[in-house]
Amino acid sequence: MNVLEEIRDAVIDGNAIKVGELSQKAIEEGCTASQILNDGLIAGMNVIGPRFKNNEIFIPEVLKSARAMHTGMDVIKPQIVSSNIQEKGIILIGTVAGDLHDIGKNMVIMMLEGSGYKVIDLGINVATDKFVEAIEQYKPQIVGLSALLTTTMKQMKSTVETLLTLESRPKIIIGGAPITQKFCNEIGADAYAADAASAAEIANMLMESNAKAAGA
Ligand code: B12
Repeated sequence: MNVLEEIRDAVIDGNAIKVGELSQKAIEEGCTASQILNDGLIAGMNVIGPRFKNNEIFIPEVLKSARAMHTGMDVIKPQIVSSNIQEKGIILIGTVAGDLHDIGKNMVIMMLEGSGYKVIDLGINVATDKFVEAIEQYKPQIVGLSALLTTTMKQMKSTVETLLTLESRPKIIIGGAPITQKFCNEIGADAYAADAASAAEIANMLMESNAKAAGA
């Protein structure tokens, strides 16, 4: 078993100490941060998801795995961030009101920071008003909204509707397991990304279109 598979298994076991140690070992062995993220940490959570869904494990186990995953993320974060020093722009991100899921959002943040953005994290259960206030305060070029529940997709729609009315509004990117490109089109958000890596790519595209619009 290679070190990435060991990380995956330690995430599944919810062993935070082991995940931290193995992530460090993987770096020393020359693995890239994105290999550790995708083939170790995310691979572990990808096993946990279906097990939770099938009632094979319950919330405490899921939380243990999530905590283990965060430990690994903390170890690789400096690597990701140091690879891109120049700040490209400001992105505000939060999980919409009523929704407490943040593992995926935090991974998106890591990838965005790794791509050179300054990210302001508003956390979980973020009401529309809080997004609006933070947009006024930080003047981000992009706002990211996360939702993991079908029930909070409605909240996402309502938050997007409000943000679309703002005078000089940032571009809006949305994501989360139940979110699709079709839903994105329906609610009028600017972009959808299925995972953390494509979120960073799409943020770059949104920044380019901002720059073109400013130059036009
Ligand atoms: C972990 C988890 C929890 C943890 C959350 C811990 C935490 N700190 O986040 C806890 C135990 C608290 C929890 C609670 C609940 N959960 Co829950 N949970 C999960 C689980 C197992 C994994 C989610 C996860 O972290 N996935 C891993 C990450 C990496 O994936 P991701 O979130 O999809 O993120 C990726 C992309 O979606 C995208 N992305 C995410 N956000 C964003 C944002 C932007 C801007 C962009 C561009 C991209 C993007 O990029 C990410 C990285 O690649 C899922 C099952 C599953 N398979 O998804 C259920 C799941 C989401 N939960 C579910 C439910 C029902 C609940 C509860 C209602 C359970 C209950 N009865 O109490 C509560 C709700 C609490 C609330 N109000 O939010 C259901 C939702 C069903 C539905 N269709 O609505 C799921 C699908 C499980 C199931 N099948 O039943 N949950």
